[in-house]
Amino acid sequence: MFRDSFKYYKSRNPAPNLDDVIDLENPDHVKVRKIKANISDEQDENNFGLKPAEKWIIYELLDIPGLIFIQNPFTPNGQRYWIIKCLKDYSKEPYKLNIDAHNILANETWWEICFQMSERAKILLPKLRWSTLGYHHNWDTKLYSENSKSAMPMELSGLTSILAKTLGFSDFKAEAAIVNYYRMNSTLAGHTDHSEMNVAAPLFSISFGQTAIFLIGGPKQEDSANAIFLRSGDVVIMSGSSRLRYHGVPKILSTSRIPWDDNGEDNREIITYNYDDWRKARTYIVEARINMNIRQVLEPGQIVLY
Ligand SMILES: O=C(O)CCC(=O)C(=O)O
Repeated sequence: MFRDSFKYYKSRNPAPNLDDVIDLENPDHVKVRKIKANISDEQDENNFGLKPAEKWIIYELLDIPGLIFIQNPFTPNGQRYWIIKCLKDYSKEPYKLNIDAHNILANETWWEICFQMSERAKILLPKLRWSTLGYHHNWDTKLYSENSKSAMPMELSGLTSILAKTLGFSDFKAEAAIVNYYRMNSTLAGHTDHSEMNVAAPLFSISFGQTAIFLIGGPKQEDSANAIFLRSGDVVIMSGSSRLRYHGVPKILSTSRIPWDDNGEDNREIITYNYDDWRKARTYIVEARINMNIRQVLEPGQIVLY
């Protein structure tokens, strides 16, 4: 049962045995199908911090049809760029944040406050838990509305479009995203993502920072679940029949490998970021995880929600 596995991996005392967690860096004992990337010209124009698609390692898990995994397709600079985006740009208006409800931000942004040496910074920094972009997910009604939406950030739509096209989902449109911010003791309870009108479209989940144990069950709570390690840069796509499976994050683990610190020198790379921003963002990500979760909301050809 999903709930039992969640409790098992969440436990601190006793700590869980991780031998059964699927590690797609060593897929020898996992039933997988290797997927070949569809190479498109678009990637040459703007790579959004991605390595060339020829180098991506892509699997579908045969026991979870439709669940696709791309092993960190990002360059080290690409990881830095997206971590800064999530912390500096996606944590302020026009996006919605969980901390909006606390009324603690006056005319300042979370980023402006949190990377100074102050008592306020220490208190506020761990409070950011999510932001919503595009159509804002309403956590109470679980509905989207035309009255509650912002534009999707262009670069996030561009990144998702490349990922989608490379996997053959050429009609995918990024219309809503949730950025989840995890501290080392955070968890995300099991749930299904069914608020979108279009659940035939895949869902893209991109992780940075510390490693997650990602738990994925079946369509019902009673179904058994599999645990998978998600490391910095890994992308999971829930497509086909996996799109509506229960999933959650029972545990964040400290990682010994830090791909964002790898030597990022590549003269052909066009992605840029401010080094001072990275110095600040790095202090956050050494003890945190960020997940960008991108969805299509509307049916093909549908222009507005009704
Ligand atoms: O953090 C993750 O890997 C999963 C996030 C998720 O399930 C969600 O935002 O619905």
